[in-house]
Amino acid sequence: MAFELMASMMCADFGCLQQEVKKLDEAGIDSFHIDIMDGRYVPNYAMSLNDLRYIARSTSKPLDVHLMIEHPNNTINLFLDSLRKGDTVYIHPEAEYHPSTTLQKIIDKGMVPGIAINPGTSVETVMEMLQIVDKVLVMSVNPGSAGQMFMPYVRKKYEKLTRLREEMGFEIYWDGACSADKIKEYAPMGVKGFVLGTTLLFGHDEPYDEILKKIRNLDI
Ligand code: S6P
Ligand code: MG
Repeated sequence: MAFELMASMMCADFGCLQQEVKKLDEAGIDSFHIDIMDGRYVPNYAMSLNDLRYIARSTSKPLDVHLMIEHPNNTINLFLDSLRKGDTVYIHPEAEYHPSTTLQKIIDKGMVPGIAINPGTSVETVMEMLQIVDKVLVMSVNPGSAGQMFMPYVRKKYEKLTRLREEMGFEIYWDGACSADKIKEYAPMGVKGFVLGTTLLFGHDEPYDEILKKIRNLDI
């Protein structure tokens, strides 16, 4: 079964970021997931604009930019101007007064528009936006940090979204505590891609290409 794998770069070793990007690139990662935080929308600072620009220069693979910032409309052009057409940009709808305006800016610049939905955010509150976006990033943990526990109640949201996916025209992506078991369970349900962090990809005593090969060869 075909599914996409994204590397959550906030979990990479920043002491040798260029090599990390190269190794992941060669190992066959599909895209690089960049978690941008402002210390206000979430109580953390992960990556910022310069990290994004550095990774964009280091690979020709697509970027998957997850903006965990308040009012992204104020600064969205800084990010969009640093990206290539076809890269994805996710905003959190509750961080914005007029999320559809911000999504339109993403579309107008030729990027793929997405929304990220927190565990505590219901599908019903983002229903209108499902018609605008191409991707929905479902948070399986609270946004802000890596290495957290999966929240089991999020399963219902995945189920709801898989029922709306075709009619509304979007794809579903997974972010947070992604394990091999979860890929085996959720890829057949229709989840198109998975963000890999500390649970499966980073900080393990195994090369990235071996890990990715094992995931691609899962019996699904
Ligand atoms: C969390 C962030 C995520 C994590 C990633 C970590 O705010 O959006 O992208 O970095 O999911 O994965 P893991 O396996 O450490 O939970
Ligand atoms: Mg993320």
